[in-house]
Formats: sequence, C-alpha cells, structure tokens
Amino acid sequence: MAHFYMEPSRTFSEFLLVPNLTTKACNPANVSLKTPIVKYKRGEAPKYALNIPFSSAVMQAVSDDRMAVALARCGGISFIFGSQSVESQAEMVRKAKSYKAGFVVSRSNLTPDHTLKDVLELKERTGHSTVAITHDGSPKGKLLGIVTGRDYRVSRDAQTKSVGDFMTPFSKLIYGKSGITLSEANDLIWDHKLNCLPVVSDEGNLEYLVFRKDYDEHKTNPTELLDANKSYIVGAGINTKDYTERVPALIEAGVDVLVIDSSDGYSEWQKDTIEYVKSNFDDVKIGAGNVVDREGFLYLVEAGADFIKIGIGGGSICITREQKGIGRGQASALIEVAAARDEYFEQTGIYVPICSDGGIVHDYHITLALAMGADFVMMGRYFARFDESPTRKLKVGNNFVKEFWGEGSNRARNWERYDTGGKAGLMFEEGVDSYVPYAGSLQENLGKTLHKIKSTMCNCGSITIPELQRNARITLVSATSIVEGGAHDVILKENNITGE
Ligand code: RVP
Repeated sequence: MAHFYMEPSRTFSEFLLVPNLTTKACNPANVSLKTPIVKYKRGEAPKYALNIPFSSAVMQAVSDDRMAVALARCGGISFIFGSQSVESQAEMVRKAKSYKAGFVVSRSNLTPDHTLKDVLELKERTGHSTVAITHDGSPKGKLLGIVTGRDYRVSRDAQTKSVGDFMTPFSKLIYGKSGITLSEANDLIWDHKLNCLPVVSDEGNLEYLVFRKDYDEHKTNPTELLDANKSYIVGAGINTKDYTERVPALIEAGVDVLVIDSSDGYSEWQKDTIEYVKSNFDDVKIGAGNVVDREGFLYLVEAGADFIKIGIGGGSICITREQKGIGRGQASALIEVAAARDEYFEQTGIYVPICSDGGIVHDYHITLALAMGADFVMMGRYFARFDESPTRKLKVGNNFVKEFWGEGSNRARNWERYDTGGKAGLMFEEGVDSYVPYAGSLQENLGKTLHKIKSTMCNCGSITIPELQRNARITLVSATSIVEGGAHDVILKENNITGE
C-alpha cells in the first residue's frame, strides 16, 4: 500500500516567529549572517562560507556573470546558468572570476586608429568615460594610451581626429606593475591625483584598471565574497547529461562551487554525476538536489554532495506541481531535511549545509527559512527584478517590469533539468514565461532585506544564524490570523479619496 502523509505540507506564509528576549547585545549592528555553503567536519571550518545567506538561482533570467559579480560584492553567491553551451557558460565564469575586487578588466577599449567619433559613441553606449587604447582594441592588448574626458574638447576637436593624436600616450602614463596590491594601487592614485590607474604586465599588456571610486566602494563593502586571489567566488549550475564536458571546462575557467540543477534530484543520475566530479577532480565542491525529504537528502549526502538544495514546485514560475503532481510545501520539506541534517551531523560529525530553493515571496520568508534550519536560500524572482539580472527591462502599462522565465519553460528549453532518462526529450512545460516588477539596483534592495532579517533575528534574541536555528520559536498560523497580519478594517489612504 502507498505511504500517506496525512498532515498537509506547509509553506512559509503559514508560519510566524514568536519573539524571544531581546538582550541589549542583540542589535542589528552586531548580527553576523555568515553561513557555511559546503560540508565540513566538526571543529573545522568549511572551505567556502557566505557572508550573507543568499544565492541566486541557476536560471537564464537571473544568474550571468554580471549578477555573479554584483552578488559576490555583497557577500552572496550566484550559480551561473547551465542551460547554454559549455563554451558560453565557461566564458561567463571566466569573466566573473577576472573581476578582482577593485581591479577591473577594461570594458571600453579602442585602437589609436579609431576617431573621436568612436570614443563618443563608445561613451554613449557604455557610460564609461575612461577608454583604454591598446594595439588591437582588446582589453588585454599592449597598452598604448588612455583617453578620458580631459583629452578632448567636443566643441573644438573634429570628430574625425585620430585617437592616436589626442590620447595620453603610454610614455606619459602613471601605471602599476603586474602583481601590485590594491592598497599600493590606491597610494599611486592618491599621490598622483588620478581617477584611474592602469595595471600593466612586464610585456606592456594591459591587465586591469583600478578606479578611485571602486577602491572607495571596496572599502565600504566589507562583506565581499573573495577567494585568496581577491577574485569573487563564483558558482555554476551543471546537469546530469553533459557533465564530462561541462565540468572540466568550468573548472578550467575558475569556478569555485558547482551545483547539479534539477527539479527532482533524488536520482541515480545525480549520484553518477557527483561520483564523476569527486573521482576526477581534487577538492572540487558540488551541491546536489532538489529533494524534499529525509531519504532524498541522505541519498545525495551518501553519494558525496557538499550541500543539498531543497524544494520541488514552489518556485514563482514553476508549474511542476500542476503538471506532474509532484512536490511538497516548502516549509515542510525544509523542516524534515533540516532534522535529517542535524541527525547526520550528530552521528557522523559532518555538517552538510542545506539551501532552501524557491518560493521566497516576502523578506521575512528568508528569516523563517533560516530559523527552520536552512543555511542559505536560493532565489530567482527576487533577483530577477534588479538592474543586474540579464533580462530586458520593459514598460508594461504604467509600470516598469523585467522579463522572467522558468528553466522548464519553452523559452529556456532546459530539458536536461527535467530529464528522467530515456530518449523522448521533454513533451510538456514545467515553467512559465512572465514579468516581475522592476525594483532598481541589487545593492539597495539587498540592504533593506538584510536589515529586516537582522532586525527580526534581534527580536528572536539571536545574532548569528546557528543561534537563530537553536533559539527560534515558530508558530503555525490560522487562515484568519494571516488576514489579521496585513492592514485590515481601515481605508487605505492611497485609495484616492476626494475631499469635500
Ligand atoms: P523563485 O525564487 O520562487 O522564483 O524560485 C526560483 C527557483 O524555481 C529556482 O531556483 C528553481 O529551483 C525553480 N525553477 C526554475 N525554473 C523553474 C521552472 O521552469 N519550473 N523552476
């Protein structure tokens, strides 16, 4: 006879946190959101830990190299989408890894044979006022000069004037040598009153530009997620089909953490993929999922996964539950897997982080997910709304929106994510194509969300995530009390009431 779970499975909106004593030490400034992302032994430190418990979803509409840099700058990790060719995904990883904090690979480059008109057009297109002039116009070519707004006068100079005639030539440039540290670069910037310092190899090739404003930003971003080389930490999604080609290319490109991206991860395909990675590469970290129960968690942990992703069917664009009738309320799935994780830690001394993936609608859902045992969350819709997501911003009616489509939609054509073996390919969609309201910049929005999380943690008497997980008191709420939680029985002022 089939197994029945007779209790309904639940999701975040059905729970609230009950405050604990807030001590004087519990204030948002003292809260640390540091959290492990890969497994570690009791008493040891994980190889990778996040400074904020956020990851961006393995989706075309969410995580490319730009998102990876923007999120790592704030302390989280992006998993660059895998539903693209191996070459283009590896290229995105390479681009994101080439961003050293404070050191940027020049993105506006021309040759001396270009003209003032080309400079102005490039500036218009990119918004960058510093243009590196290299022998071949590439970002790593031999550096011949720099053009900034101080080198030309639009009102006087002919648009046909050659760049070579007005650039500041290399012989007059102050530059840093390969290997210079950020603080040495900053000293040169200050000593010579520069806005931008090129860093050049022994052969004279341009390596990076260091901008005064980026250095200031670096100083104000203490939570940046950096590797030992001061590059951002970058993740990437893989599938269980082409991993023998994809994984070596991503590792070559410098990826730090892999994750197998699948709507249902409790499968022998995932086991094979993990085994391939673990037996062919030293110390490469790989997460697996998604699962929604203890059995799925233990299976992938035994297979060697470094973290486990939880959630089936809760994603904002996901219609798996409607189409296939599989899934589980996100909170119930998380609570069961967190208990299995704690038990496994008790028994083996190995802590395997878990990630709650999908279905985060309100900021407080993140705090709830952490309190229920998640070490970090993965979000798609949340990040898709920002400038940094890869999709188009459009005006629909009076509102700005961004496009956002599921990996299981016809648009993404990511059939590997939903494959359950056989040769048939995919016959139906599991995701939709949609819009989300445009919300502005990632940093600004994230700042607000983080502040809310920290405040709630203080209400719960906790200044770290493990403390929150130990101390939280969580109550189920009735449908009626959910209504009570919003504004009710008042006339909201924005309803345009006209005066007498
Ligand atoms: P959300 O944050 O609610 O937008 O959910 C994002 C998650 O939804 C992803 O991380 C992934 O697990 C899932 N997803 C992505 N595409 C689809 C689909 O097309 N069904 N689902």
